[in-house]
Amino acid sequence: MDELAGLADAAGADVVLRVLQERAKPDPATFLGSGKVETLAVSCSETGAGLVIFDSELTPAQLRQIEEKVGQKILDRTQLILDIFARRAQTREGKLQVELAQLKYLLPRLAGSGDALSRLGGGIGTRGPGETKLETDRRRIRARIHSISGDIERVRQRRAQLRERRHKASVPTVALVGYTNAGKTTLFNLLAGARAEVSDALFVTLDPLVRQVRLPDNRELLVSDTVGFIDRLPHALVAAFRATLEEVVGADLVLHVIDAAAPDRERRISAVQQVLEELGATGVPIVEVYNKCDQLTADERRRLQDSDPAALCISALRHEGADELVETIASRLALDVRRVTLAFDPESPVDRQRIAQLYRLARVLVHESRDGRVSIVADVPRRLLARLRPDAR
Ligand SMILES: Nc1nc2c(ncn2[C@@H]2O[C@H](COP(=O)(O)OP(=O)(O)OP(=O)(O)O)[C@@H](O)[C@H]2O)c(=O)[nH]1
Ligand SMILES: [Mg+2]
Repeated sequence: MDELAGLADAAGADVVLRVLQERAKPDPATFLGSGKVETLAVSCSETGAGLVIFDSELTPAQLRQIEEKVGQKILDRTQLILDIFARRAQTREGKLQVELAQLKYLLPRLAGSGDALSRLGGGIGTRGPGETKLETDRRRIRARIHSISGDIERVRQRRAQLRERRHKASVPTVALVGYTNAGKTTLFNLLAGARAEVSDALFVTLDPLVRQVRLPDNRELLVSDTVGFIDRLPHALVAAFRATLEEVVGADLVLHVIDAAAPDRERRISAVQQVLEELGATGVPIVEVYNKCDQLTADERRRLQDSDPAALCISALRHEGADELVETIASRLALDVRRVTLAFDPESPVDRQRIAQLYRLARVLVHESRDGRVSIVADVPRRLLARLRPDAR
């Protein structure tokens, strides 16, 4: 409920009342029991609440029924999250992605009647596809979905091309992921020396940011910050943000930023892992970074380190633990070099390319030609080694 309150706050609502009901299972018609719905109506008029937000996803029928009985506007958790995203989206890509998610969510809810449309007054839950669009029929919404999907697909391809180019240039990428508000952007700013917006509100970052980072020894990598995850992230959103989230799948390393001080830390960790799985990012190496360790007591820190000796404890806000983190990134990316001797055939175009690559990306110590072979001794970043010569040792 605290998280739902945080989401409501991010959408600009003031929370005046929280209502809980324990039931074996939701009422198919009204979700809450009928007595509870009546009490809810009374509570609304007593507190002057003009909006009721449910922490679960409601069926279109439930939504209508509750609304009829309570007489106020009703939103479910998914609509609330979609609304926050609609408020935050700034780039054209971000806006398109949110609109797609909203339309996909709305489409089945427009079934057969105009009252789904008339429910939309002003305020929360009405951002994005404006009323004018919603007043059109489903066919036009479908056409819009189709055209946005095409636009997003083009964005996706463009991103894929950029990734491919980076990969060819052999600049490794590190993607920051984590629950919303974990401190991803704070860490991004620390690593990249950037000044992206940081805030205690939820879902501040939507559009992916990529920056070049130079390690202390002059090696280069790219770090990307992106949209945060949340428990029960609406499917329509994950699908719509695929273009953005593919940055994560294409990364060489994922830093999972965890709010170490969150009381429900473990639940958040598994929510993030679940989204990563959904995205198909399970093949990417992941480092878990416990952030906000400044808020832990010495005891809590010790317990964390005992439970996971490899856990990195940092404070992005206070710049604590950054050196160790950078070192971990470097070694996990196998940016560390190995001295190797490689033999090439100067007649082979592939080998000639490899030699050129060595000169670009490694430090060549010896270059000898003998008996029609070229022998090179070089300090080569480990991640490059396999590509240069699969049989190198
Ligand atoms: N105490 C403490 N607070 C931190 C630390 N790192 C970040 N914060 C605070 O946590 C809040 C969220 O930080 P952000 O960097 O915006 O988090 P985010 O993960 O990018 O959040 P979204 O983009 O909204 O998903 C801000 O109020 C930060 O100041 C830390 O190490 N310690
Ligand atoms: Mg952020």
